[in-house]
Amino acid sequence: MTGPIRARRAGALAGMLMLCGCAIGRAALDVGSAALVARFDADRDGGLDRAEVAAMVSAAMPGSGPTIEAARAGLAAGYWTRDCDRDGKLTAGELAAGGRCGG
Ligand SMILES: [Ca+2]
Ligand SMILES: [Ca+2]
Repeated sequence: MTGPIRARRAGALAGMLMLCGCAIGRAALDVGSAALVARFDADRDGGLDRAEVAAMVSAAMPGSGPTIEAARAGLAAGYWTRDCDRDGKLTAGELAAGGRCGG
């Protein structure tokens, strides 16, 4: 009976995480982005590819089931809007820019 409630909560959580990413101060975000890339850049090429972003999202939203997976997909989609040069990798600079490409 808790399924729909959990779904709503997970959706709200994903939305909050995305909002927080935009609201956090720029300097803090730069540090956070570099740390994120350093932590999840498994092949050390300086950017996060699909698998690395998936690992990062899984770390942010542990658990299993369709609800959490939908929330993860939403969060990952939010991250991919930041791939300004569309090379399939997210650099620290792209993460810090928060999707404001070329601005
Ligand atoms: Ca990488
Ligand atoms: Ca890129």
